[in-house]
Amino acid sequence: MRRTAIYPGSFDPLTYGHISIIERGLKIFDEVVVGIAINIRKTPLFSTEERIALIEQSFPGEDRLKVETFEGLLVDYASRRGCEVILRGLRAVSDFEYELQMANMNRKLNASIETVFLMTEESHFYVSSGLVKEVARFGGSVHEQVPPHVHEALKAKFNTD
Ligand code: COD
Repeated sequence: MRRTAIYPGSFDPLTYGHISIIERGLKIFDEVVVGIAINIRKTPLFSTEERIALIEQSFPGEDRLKVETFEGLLVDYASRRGCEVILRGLRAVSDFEYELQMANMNRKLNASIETVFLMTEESHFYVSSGLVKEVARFGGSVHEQVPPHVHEALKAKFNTD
C-alpha cells in the first residue's frame, strides 16, 4: 500500500529547514504532498503561485512530491487526498506547545490521521520563514537559510541587493 504524507504549512517562503523535512519525509513515505494552506490568519508575502513555484523549483524531477493548496480544515483535505499522515517539523521547545495542540485537535477531528514529527537538523534549528523575511527586508543576507532562487525572489520582493 502506498503511504502518502501531507506536509502542511505556509511556506512563505520555503527555507532549507522545510527542504530538509521534505527530503527526509521522502525517505520514509512513498509520496509527500506539500499542502499550502490558503486563507489562514497570516497575510503572506508571496502569492500562492509564487510559493508553489519556489517549492517546485527546489525539487526538479521529483515525481513523488506534489505541491498543492488547500482551504478549510487540514484533516478534511488530508482525508480527501488519501493521506494518513500529517508530517510536521520541530525546531525548539517553543514549537512544541503549538504543535501538540494542533496534533491533538487534528486527532479529535479525525482519529484515523496520525501526526508524525521530524526533529530539525542542527544546522536549521534557528531557521524560520518569519526571520528570513525580516532579515531580507532590511537587506541582510539569508543565503545560508534559503536556496539561491528563494534568495533572489526575496531580493526582488524587497528591492534590495
Ligand atoms: N526545521 C524544521 N522544521 C521546520 C523549520 C526548520 N528550520 N522551519 C519550519 N519548519 C516546520 C514547522 O515546524 C512546520 O511543521 C512546517 O515546517 C511548516 O511551517 P510553516 O511555518 O510554513 O507552517 P505553519 O505553522 O504556518 O502551518 C500551520 C497550518 C497551515 C498547518 C495550520 O494553520 C493549518 O492546519 N491550517 C488549516 C486549517 C486547520 O485545519 N486548522 C486547524 C488546525 S488544528
